[in-house]
Amino acid sequence: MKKIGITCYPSVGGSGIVATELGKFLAKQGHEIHFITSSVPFRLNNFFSNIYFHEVEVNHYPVFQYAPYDLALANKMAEVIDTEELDILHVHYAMPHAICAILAKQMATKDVKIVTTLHGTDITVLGIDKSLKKMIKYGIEQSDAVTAVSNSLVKQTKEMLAVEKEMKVVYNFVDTSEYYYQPSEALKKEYNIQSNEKVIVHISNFRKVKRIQDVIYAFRKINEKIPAKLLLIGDGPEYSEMHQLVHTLHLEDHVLFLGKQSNIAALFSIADLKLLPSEKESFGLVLIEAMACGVPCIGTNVGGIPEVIEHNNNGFIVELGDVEDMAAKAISLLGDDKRWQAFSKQAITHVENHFHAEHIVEAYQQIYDELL
Ligand code: GMT
Repeated sequence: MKKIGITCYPSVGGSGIVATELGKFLAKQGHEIHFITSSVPFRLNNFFSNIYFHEVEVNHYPVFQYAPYDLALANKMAEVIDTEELDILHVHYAMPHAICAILAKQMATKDVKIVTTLHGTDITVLGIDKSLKKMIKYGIEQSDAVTAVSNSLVKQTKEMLAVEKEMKVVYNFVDTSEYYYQPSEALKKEYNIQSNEKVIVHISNFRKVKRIQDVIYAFRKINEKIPAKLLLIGDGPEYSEMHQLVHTLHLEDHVLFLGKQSNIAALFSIADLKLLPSEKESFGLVLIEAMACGVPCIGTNVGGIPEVIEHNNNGFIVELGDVEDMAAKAISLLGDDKRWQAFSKQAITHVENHFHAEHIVEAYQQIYDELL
């Protein structure tokens, strides 16, 4: 049994989901888990007697122009390392978590090993920012072990930050006891989806990099050939602009904005196709969540997406911005039931073989063992 601290962004987001699910799986295997975060991670919904939550409290003293969250986090990490005698502190997202962890290690009395997992935007977006670049590189190089969620992210990190440190690829995972095909005609009825209609789905945090306009334009073309509904799930900065686009294209009767939803597996189970036309995506956790529920996916030839979707086997890879191709591939798959069934089955098998929670959690445990 090990004592493992985990820090992540606790609100909705792939990195927070992966970190929380990892903590839950490690706890099930008997490890003692200490989440050190600004609030309770949103996926930490069940009770576990061996999972503890340590809240980072920030001092809002009026002299501080900016409340020093990062320093408060480092201080809390050091406190927890010593009082709980942590063996490992596993931080998800380099900025600022890796840097805080290194500072905490220096402050603490108990020796602890720092594992940093890179999730994507910490490198592909923040790594470009001159005001943070040196610090991100430092955080990576000073960690005892570094993992990244795709080969593409390792390559990008090396290129952008000139990092020499070994970075192991540990893919993201999905809990297949939660994400599996669970059909519901009642749910289709609730959304007024007719029996002849196909269901296309997109889930994201509605940021510009997700290119939701490509989903909508592709959907318009699909809907011209095949009766369909588009479920747009999530919320974020692009929400109202996308609403406006749907209105301008007169697609209101076909596009449903569902906002943030918790029962994603049930929604995937009524879907026939998932679209992810992102311009940046280190992995695309939603892809494996969809595939686990038997939903074929179409994604762009960007970042880690081609490591997740097997072109022509459980989905398709298209070039960034090629809405025509995305729509054509969707129409051909949705119009060929036999091929769709094969893709759907292959999607489930692909997840079982490559992104199964048990195997990935085991890979992280091996990294911890090597360090101790
Ligand atoms: O996609 C986002 O904008 C959220 C971001 C995050 O920090 O949670 O997701 C990143 O990490 C996920 C978990 O590893 C990956 O599945 C996403 O691909 C990655 N997002 C990007 O690279 C844009």
